[in-house]
Amino acid sequence: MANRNVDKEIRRRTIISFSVFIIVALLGFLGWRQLYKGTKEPKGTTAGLQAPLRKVLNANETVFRAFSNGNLTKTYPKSMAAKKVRVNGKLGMSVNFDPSKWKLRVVKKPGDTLLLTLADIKKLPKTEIIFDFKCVEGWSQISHWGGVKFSTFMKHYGLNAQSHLGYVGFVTPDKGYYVGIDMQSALHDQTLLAYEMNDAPLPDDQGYPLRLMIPIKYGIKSLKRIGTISFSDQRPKDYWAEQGYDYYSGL
Ligand SMILES: Nc1nc2c(c(=O)[nH]1)N[C@H]1C(S)=C(S)[C@@H](COP(=O)(O)O)O[C@H]1N2
Ligand SMILES: [Mo]
Repeated sequence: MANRNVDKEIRRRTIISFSVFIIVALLGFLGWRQLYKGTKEPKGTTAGLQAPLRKVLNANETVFRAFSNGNLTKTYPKSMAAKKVRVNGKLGMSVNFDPSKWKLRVVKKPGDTLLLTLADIKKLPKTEIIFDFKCVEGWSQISHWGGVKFSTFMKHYGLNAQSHLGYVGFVTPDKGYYVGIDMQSALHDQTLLAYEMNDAPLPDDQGYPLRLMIPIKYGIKSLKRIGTISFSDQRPKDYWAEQGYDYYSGL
């Protein structure tokens, strides 16, 4: 009698376990199929990810934005800044570049472009920052930069209408490297158009005459040697996003 009950109980549990196994396997299969039949996003400003995966990245972006909004990157005393600053990435830094002919092109809208010299930019109030510059490749270095806050630059040149657009695009003079920055991050208090490193003009391979320095994002976004700045409501072309890296690349 007792044995019979035990047998019954074992059978009951076996059926439950097996049913649970089948249901879990089925859900797994359906999820997998959903993922792969999901339409791929178009190539270009994105990485051709499966739509559900892109949704995850976009959700991450929303969370990061919520936390990074107004948050300041940690800064360090000048004594901690590296004297020998690492050089990483030479895309868009062609050797035949002539700095004496350089002017910053600011495309307010198609057909309406400002041309600025380095002297024009140096007239604006200077801000310095010493922070831990982080590359996605896994290294970081405390470094010291000087320049004008991007937000100050926008105000000074009457780019108020542009600041209501969603994105800023930065491109090197030879168009070999390009990044897109969401406007909120571009206007962040620590985002600089930098023309100095360690109290001296930027070295050539560090982006002379002018580079972006955006401490709230990975190094890939801090474009060296800015040629053109433009504004858009669409995500501007971004070199590493095209290779599959996260467009936002926030820290
Ligand atoms: N024009 C240009 N800017 C660039 C890059 C590049 O290849 N070309 N590389 C980026 C990357 S990946 C990093 S980590 C930083 C490195 O800046 P540094 O050379 O001053 O250390 O520059 C960024 N800006
Ligand atoms: Mo990097």
